[in-house]
Parts: sequence; structure tokens; C-alpha cells
Amino acid sequence: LGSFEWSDPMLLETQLTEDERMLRDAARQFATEVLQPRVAEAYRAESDAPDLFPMMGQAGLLGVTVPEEYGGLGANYVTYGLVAREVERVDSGYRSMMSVQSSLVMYPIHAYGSEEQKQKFLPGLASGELIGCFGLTEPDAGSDPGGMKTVAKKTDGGYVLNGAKMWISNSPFADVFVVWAKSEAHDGKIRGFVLEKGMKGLSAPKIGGKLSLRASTTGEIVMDGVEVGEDALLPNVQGLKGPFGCLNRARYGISWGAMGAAEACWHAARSYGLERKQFDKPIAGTQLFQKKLADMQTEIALGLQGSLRLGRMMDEGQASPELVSLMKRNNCGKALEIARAARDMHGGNGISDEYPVMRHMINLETVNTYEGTHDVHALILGRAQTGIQAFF
Ligand code: TGC
Ligand code: FAD
Repeated sequence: LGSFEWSDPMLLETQLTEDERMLRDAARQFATEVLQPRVAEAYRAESDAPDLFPMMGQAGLLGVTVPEEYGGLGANYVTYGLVAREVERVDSGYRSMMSVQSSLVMYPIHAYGSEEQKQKFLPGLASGELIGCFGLTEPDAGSDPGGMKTVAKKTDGGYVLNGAKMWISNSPFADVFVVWAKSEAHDGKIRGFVLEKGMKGLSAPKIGGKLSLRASTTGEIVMDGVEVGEDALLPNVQGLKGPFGCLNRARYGISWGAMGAAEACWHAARSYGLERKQFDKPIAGTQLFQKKLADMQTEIALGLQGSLRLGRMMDEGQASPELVSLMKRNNCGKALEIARAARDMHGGNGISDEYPVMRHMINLETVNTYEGTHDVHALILGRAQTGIQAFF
């Protein structure tokens, strides 16, 4: 038998290609040198960070899977997941900024957009010169986006949009708004529209007072008679499968990202336990402490391995939306449990922002909720194995 690598029991490292490792290492360097030094203050101040987008763009973190001809990296989904893991090791909010831009804005423009829309928006989004947001959730339609009230009415040369979106990452400083609305001209079917900052009737007030994901800016999108031309419509998709096609990619990335946050908490708890002494010995030398470390190690090793397998299946075109739900749900739920345990293992210091554990823990409350709550993904999996939908 081989030797045991405590921090990588499944030898994930050996399952990656040289290119994947190289792009992962670049993301790790960016996360360590640029994101890590600013996160504690950004979180405390709940500050906006539009300046991070060009830096992320330059580091190749935006549009990892988008083809190079549109400014992306043209890399595979495994690489995208590895990047999410590195960024979320620092903070879930930073990963949010990155994954909304890549999976929820660049992906739909690339997959469903016209050639003109791709040429117009993708290079700027890849460089971070443009910032994007994705408006699906509404005040009265969260887990059930099919209940949205935003409507697009046909005009002579295009559409007029009315409605409001809620809890939208990046919206207060976004330049490009991918929004989903029921289009009267298409039998009330859900269609995607690309709106631009400055359009008359379009505003995006910030939501303040968030106790979670404070390093990421969240806002509303208010559309009060926003008039757009035909060229704002994403021509190549209709129905809920449009937004869900984007969510499949983002949820997959979150499954990796949540494990990055969990790893940060696990490593912090281990180091803290080796240094902190009580009853004349390191607390890492107690049975209860070691049991918690063993549980963390096990869940993270299994979670990462699951995400890698899902990433390979995505790259081979074999992944199902239900498997994405399984991994998003499992890894978010497990990461949250790990962060809560790590917070406890730090004792009183665990509540201080000098240590990362409580910040990760509170962030993971959001990560466990957005892109489909833990329970909604259970219902997706329950339906897939019984054939009975239990949503209503
Ligand atoms: P249902 O009847 O199941 O499906 C309606 C149509 O959609 C298709 N579809 C999918 N297509 C591709 N991928 C998927 N994952 C799909 N899921 C569904 C389906 O095939 C069907 O197509 P068609 O052609 O037959 O019409 O829909 P339902 O209304 O019963 O939905 C139920 C449910 C619970 C599955 C769904 O609504 C759901 O997943 N709810 C969760 C909502 C959610 O995830 N919202 C995310 C908002 S965005 C966000 O949170 C970004 S945070 C990002 C960040 O900051 O990082
Ligand atoms: P609800 O749907 O009202 O759910 C409340 C509770 O009821 C949950 O526990 C849920 O599991 C449960 N529940 C709901 N339905 C059922 C059911 N049928 N059976 C059993 N239990 C049920 N959205 C975007 O579109 N774009 C974004 O960029 C974005 N960013 C976000 C950023 C942050 C910080 C946050 C907090 C949210 C963001 N969201 C975004 C919204 C997010 O996707 C929603 O909050 C999420 O989908 C849940 O919807 P909701 O908040 O309306 O909760």
C-alpha cells in the first residue's frame, strides 16, 4: 500500500493534468496575493469591490470555459471547478462575483446569444472591464422561479420590460444585466434579455445589512418600463431551461467552491488545535478534537472526489442536472457543518474576524441557500428516484 497524504487522502493532485494544475496554481496565487489581504476589512466594511473584476480578468479567472476567440480561457470544467475552490478558500463572496460573471452571464450570452451579442459583450466581460449580473429571483418567486411576475411586452421595434428582481449578486455596479421575463409575444414563455446600465427605467439599488456574504455586493433590479430593441433578446432559448442551463454550471462550480471554504476551516482548526494548549497539552491531542478533524477530512476528501468526477462527466457531456443537484447539496451542507465545527474548535477566538472560520460559516449559510436551497435539491433528487414531484 502507498503512504497516506493527510491533506489529500485521495491524491486528487495526481488525477489532474498538467494544464489543470498550472491554471489552478495561478488562481491560488491570485487568491493568496490579491484576495486574502483585503478580505477581512472588505467583510467588516461590507464594501463594494468593482475594482476586483479587471484584476480577476487579468488573472484569467473570468470565463474559464468560454472559448478564447471571445476572450475566455477555453479551458475545461474541471479547471473552472479548481478555480472556484481556490477563490472560495478565501471567501465565498469572491467566488460568487466570479461565478456569476462566468456561469450566469458569459455562459448564457455564449450559449443562447446571437453572434453580435457575443462579440459585443463577451470580451469585455472576460477582461473584467464589464461587470455582469443575473436576474432570476424575485421578491415573490425564489425557489419557484416559474412564478415570476416580470413581463416583457412586445413593442414595434422590441420589448418593454416591467418587474423587479431580488437578491441579485453584483447588480448595483453591473454594466450588463441578464434578466429573465415572461414574454407575452412568446405565449408567456420565459425568455432571456440582456439589459445595459443606463437604460431608462432600469435601476439596481443595493441591499444593505447582510450578515452573510458581506464581501460580495447584492442588490435588486428594478425595471420600470425599460424599452429595449429586438437585439436585447437572447434568441436561442426559451422556457425555464434557459436559466437552469446556466445554473447547472454555477451549481457545479459551487460544489467545488464550498469544499474550498471547508478546507480553509479544516486547516485552520487543525493548526489552531496543534498550537492551543489546555490542561497542559495541545487540544488537537484530545479524542473529541481528533474525531472532528477526521470527520472533516473524510467529508472533504469525498466531496472533492465527487466534484472531480462530476467535472470529468461535464467535460465528457455525460453529467445530468440531478447529479449537479446531488453534489451542490452535499458539498454545501457538509461545508456548513465543517465550518460550524471549526468555529467551535476555535473557542472564543472562533467568533473573532482575526480568524476566518466564522466568516466562512456565515457565508456558507448563503451558499447553502442560493442556486437552489438544500431542501429544494433534496426534492429534485426525490422526484428523480420516485417519479413523484413533492414541490406542491
Ligand atoms: P420543472 O417542471 O422541473 O422544469 C421546468 C423546465 O425546466 C427544465 N429544467 C432544467 N433544464 C436544465 N437544467 C436543469 N437543472 C433543469 N431543471 C429544470 C425542465 O426540463 C423543464 O423544461 P421544459 O422544456 O419541459 O419546460 O420546473 P419546476 O417549475 O417544477 O421547478 C422546480 C425546481 C425546484 C426544480 C426549480 O424551480 C429550482 O431548481 N428552484 C431553485 C431556484 C434556483 O436555483 N434559483 C437560483 C437563482 S440564481 C442564484 O441563486 C445565483 S447566486 C449566485 C452567486 O452569487 O454565486
Ligand atoms: P424561498 O423559496 O421562499 O424558501 C424559503 C424556505 O422554504 C427554504 O428553506 C426552502 O428550502 C423552503 N421551501 C421552498 N419551497 C419549498 C417546497 N416546495 N418544499 C419544501 N420547502 C420549500 N438570485 C438570482 O437570481 N441571482 C443572483 O445573483 C442571486 N444572488 C444571491 C445572493 C445572495 C447573497 C442571496 C442570499 C441570494 C441570491 N439569489 C440570487 C437568490 C437565491 O437564489 C434565493 O434566495 C434562493 O433560490 C431561495 O429563494 P427564496 O430566498 O425566495 O426562499
